[in-house]
Amino acid sequence: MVKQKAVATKEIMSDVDTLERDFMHYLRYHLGRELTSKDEYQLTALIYIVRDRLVENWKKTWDSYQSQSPKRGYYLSMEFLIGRSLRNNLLNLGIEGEIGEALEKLGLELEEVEQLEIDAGLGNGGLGRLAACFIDSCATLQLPVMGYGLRYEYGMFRQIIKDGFQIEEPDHWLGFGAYPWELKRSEYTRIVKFGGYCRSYVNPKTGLLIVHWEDAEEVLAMPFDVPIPGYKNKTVNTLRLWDASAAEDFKLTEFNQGSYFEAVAAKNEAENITMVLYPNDSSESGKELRLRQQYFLVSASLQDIVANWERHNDSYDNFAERNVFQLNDTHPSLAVAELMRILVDEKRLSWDEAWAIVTTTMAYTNHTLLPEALETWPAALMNRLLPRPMQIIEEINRRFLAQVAMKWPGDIDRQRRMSILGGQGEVRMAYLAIAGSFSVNGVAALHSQLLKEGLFNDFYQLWPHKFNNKTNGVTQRRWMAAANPGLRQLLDKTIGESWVTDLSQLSKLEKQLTNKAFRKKWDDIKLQNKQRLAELIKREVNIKVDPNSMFDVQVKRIHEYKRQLLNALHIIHLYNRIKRGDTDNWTNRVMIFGGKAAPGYDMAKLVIKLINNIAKVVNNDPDVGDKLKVVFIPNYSVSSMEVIAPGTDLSEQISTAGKEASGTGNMKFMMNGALTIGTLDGANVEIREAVGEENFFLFGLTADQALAKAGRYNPQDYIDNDHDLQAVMRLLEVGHFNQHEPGIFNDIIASLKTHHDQWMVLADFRSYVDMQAKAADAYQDKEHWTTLSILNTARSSVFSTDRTMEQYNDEIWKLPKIAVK
Ligand code: T68
Repeated sequence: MVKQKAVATKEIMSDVDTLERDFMHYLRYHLGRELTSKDEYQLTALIYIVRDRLVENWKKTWDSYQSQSPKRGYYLSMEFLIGRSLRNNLLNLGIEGEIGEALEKLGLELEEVEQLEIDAGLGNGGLGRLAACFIDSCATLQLPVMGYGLRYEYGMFRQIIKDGFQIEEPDHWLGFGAYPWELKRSEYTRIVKFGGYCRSYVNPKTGLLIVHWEDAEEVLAMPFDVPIPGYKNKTVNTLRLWDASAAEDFKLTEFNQGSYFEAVAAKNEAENITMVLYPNDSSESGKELRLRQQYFLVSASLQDIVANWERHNDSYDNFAERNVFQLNDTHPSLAVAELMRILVDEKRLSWDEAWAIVTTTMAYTNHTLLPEALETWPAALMNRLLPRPMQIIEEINRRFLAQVAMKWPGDIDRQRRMSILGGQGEVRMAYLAIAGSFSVNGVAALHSQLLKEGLFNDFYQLWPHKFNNKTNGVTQRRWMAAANPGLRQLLDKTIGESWVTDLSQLSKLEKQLTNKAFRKKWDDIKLQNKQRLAELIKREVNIKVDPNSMFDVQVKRIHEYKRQLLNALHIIHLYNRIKRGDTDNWTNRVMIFGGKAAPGYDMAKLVIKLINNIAKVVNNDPDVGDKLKVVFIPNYSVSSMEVIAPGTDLSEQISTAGKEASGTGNMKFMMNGALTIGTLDGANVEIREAVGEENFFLFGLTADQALAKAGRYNPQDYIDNDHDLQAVMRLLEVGHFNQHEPGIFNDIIASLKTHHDQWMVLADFRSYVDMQAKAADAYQDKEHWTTLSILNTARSSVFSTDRTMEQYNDEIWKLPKIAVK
């Protein structure tokens, strides 16, 4: 005991010599390799020495939480899109310089080694990346928040572009080994049940009904913990990712001949659960495996939290005051039913006691305005796979509808509309989440407003106090300090280093607007970052682009509502202008795209093909030259965005107003000094407010106007009244971009010309093209553009997730900040 204490107090050193020695120790003795071996081993050794330096504070953080028992928050999410971690962790530990030097002494370069790290791509896009930014900010703010997710063996698919088409390849990010940052925690293994049936008993002593969930298949949930360090503050929070394996493994060791093969087969089925991340595809709706994933996450996490609770408490009296759960969309909304099950069936609380706990600890975040994207599950599937949680949902609904009936007597239509169990035999997960939560938030001001007026209006009328807004953000540590080292250096020198944890410091940049030397540096940094992006483009698609051109960028998931098509139409218009010699005062542009389409989303995949075909025609036309280049960067990811955002001049945020919940890419661009061309949608509204109306390229219908137009939209009117649009449509219709592939874009043409085009692409064509012309002119006025670029960064501070997390905490979670000594 005494001896252990003496060892524990000896802190691990991070001077250059110790780091060098530790690195060689891992390389030689742990990995059995030499400096001359493949570079991957150097990366692994490097990660191990960095992880060592996190472990001590990780334990201290954990101990502080256990001993002080503060109220704790849990972020439940099917996705954590982390990307790489090395640079970020070095930054937060404050040992980038020492590590760099240590490697240099060994003849290695940190900048090269870090490129070898494979992205942890455990998410689709905005929702998953948001979760990663949130846990980063929570650690920096010293909030006792733990993330719970799944350790998918295959993350988001790798996108290859072949002949202009998207091809999906598996993302085997774990390689043949493990994730070097993680720690396996077998001692916290949980068991999750599926299938079987429910049997009710009357407890002879109390006369109360007891339900047993029997004959279920059991799957083991094995936790892997990933350290999430705060910025130079000793806090290291935990992201706990569950891996599924067969409970039959245990049984296998004592197998009897009869069931050996069945046991091995069942093992496979169990392990399938965390095999692959679903790529947010309409074709996955109703897929049993996805439902299994959701319940697996929720059940393992809640059991874990409850077990930890019982280590320090002997009743549930204070549970609600000490715990809060944030549900990242409806994907973990089964938590409402699962916590009820645990409290009622296992802990023997009454229904009312349990419901009081659930409805004061659960909070739900919505991320979409598209009604078709609201999640539902067939009740029949739920009954078969999750018989007991489904019974509980039915009881929740019975009591809930009684409440609706009391509020609106005789309003049967409203009861039908609001029922958690829909008329098609489906379970409406958003309604379950709203009924079971004390807080329901949207992710930008406009989005939260539209939720109240539209999608969830009935619920808003019933429970106005539940509804609130939490505008998204991004972490400046990854998206500025790590991704843009040039900018970081300039900021540190000009306004000091405190912006890294207090982004409001950026407003001090406005004093520099007239400082010639500062402006020169600003321009130099942007140019360097554009060169870096140009190199990426050369490497990835072998196209040479001129860094003096305007870099005009749209990177995000490919979806009709995001309107990559509108951007493509504008490019065709620019091409037409060049071809007809209408190029006075021309601004050279590089149009850059990136993003993945869901594998079953044919229209989105066709848009990728169209962009690539346009690129081929434009890039090979000698009349066009450097006036216009079109690039589709394959396999858009967190680490490619780290190069793209700093190298961008113009950020494209052009979704149909009223469709994009928030957007977060828009914020990354703004922080890195890009200007925005955009509609009044999602967080664009707040970006424009922050930077100033006159400094934002606004175009297009408002959400109200788009809504009013629905049903009366006639795209032909726009074509008839616009020569430029006629010329663009003509090129598409004569097959100019698909000379050897006749007819392949017919579906796109039809979608643009139908009255039913929900995204109203042609309605916004004219105002978009006009505003693009203004942006091009603005770019020619270099001095003015630099001013606008500085202003964008200077006024971006409200989009830090540090602010977002403070608001979640002040208004929803109410957690104390815990300093780790
Ligand atoms: C995004 N949603 C919103 N969903 O589209 C974006 N969906 O406006 C917002 O900024 C962001 O969330 C963060 O709030 C998504 O990214 C998904 O990825 C997704 C995944 C699976 C199922 C449904």
